[in-house]
Amino acid sequence: MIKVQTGQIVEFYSNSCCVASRGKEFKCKIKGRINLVVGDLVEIEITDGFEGLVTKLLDRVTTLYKSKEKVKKPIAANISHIGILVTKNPKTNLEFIDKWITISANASIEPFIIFNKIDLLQIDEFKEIQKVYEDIEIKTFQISAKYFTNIDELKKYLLKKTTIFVGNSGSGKSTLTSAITGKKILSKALSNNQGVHTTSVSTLYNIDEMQIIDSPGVRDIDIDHLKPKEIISGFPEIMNHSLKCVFPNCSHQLDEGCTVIAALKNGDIKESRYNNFIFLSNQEKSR
Ligand SMILES: Nc1nc2c(ncn2[C@@H]2O[C@H](COP(=O)(O)OP(=O)(O)O)[C@@H](O)[C@H]2O)c(=O)[nH]1
Ligand SMILES: [Mg+2]
Ligand SMILES: [Zn+2]
Repeated sequence: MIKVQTGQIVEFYSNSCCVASRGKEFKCKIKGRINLVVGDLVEIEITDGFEGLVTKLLDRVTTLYKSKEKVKKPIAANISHIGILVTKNPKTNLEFIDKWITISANASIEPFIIFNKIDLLQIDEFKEIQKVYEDIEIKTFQISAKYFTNIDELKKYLLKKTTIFVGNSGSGKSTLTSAITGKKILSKALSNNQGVHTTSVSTLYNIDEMQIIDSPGVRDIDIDHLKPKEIISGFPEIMNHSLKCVFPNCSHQLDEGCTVIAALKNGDIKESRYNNFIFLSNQEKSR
């Protein structure tokens, strides 16, 4: 009799994957043309002690997409939280943060911010930016991944969650993942039909009642599949004010009858948030 059980994709290669199920990991082939990503819940048929065949994809709770020429492509599934790493060096621009908040909002994933490398700072240089995001109810942490500062507090927050860390190259994603998982994160060598080459794959780490997804796919994520209506959902404070604009098709760029501009002037909407909203909206239109 064939044994069928459910599991979760913890690593995905071009035509095979690794599935965690009931405390074991199975190297699996994929039946037919099922499109799978790391984090997917699946049904597998056990063909051997540690080998199986993925026969069915179960419903995704959330899907993180990247877009290429407006066509969206899934890169990870069932993520509950996106941790946005912010550093002074390399400098993270606020547009990066707001873009990820917008992506999260549209994927029903909870974003939060991790200010990293605080050991390099003399004073609380993140104070102002932190306030901007706490004002819109985004959770923030100040840490040093290298020296384990506030890592316990962050780990507590990550319990029972499936999180992906995003940040510029050099912001400390690997250092943080190591600090949390206690594992050294290396790029893995893997082989495919074209021969053996070194690249990194998407991996889901199951540790201490939390899941961390490490995906190279998020490096150059674009949001050109999002419509204007979807972009504004990354800016809830702007959306709230926009409901009261006099003209229903208000661009929020001209003074007349615009409650968004009024809120910007009195400080209810922060300048950087407004500027990034206009920037991302116009970027969308110019395509
Ligand atoms: N001083 C300091 N350096 C850090 C911290 N976190 C990461 N780094 C350093 O920043 C560099 C880039 O880190 P890495 O984890 O490779 O960044 P990634 O490209 O986002 O994966 C490495 O030299 C790390 O040692 C931190 O909290 N403090
Ligand atoms: Mg890295
Ligand atoms: Zn307006």
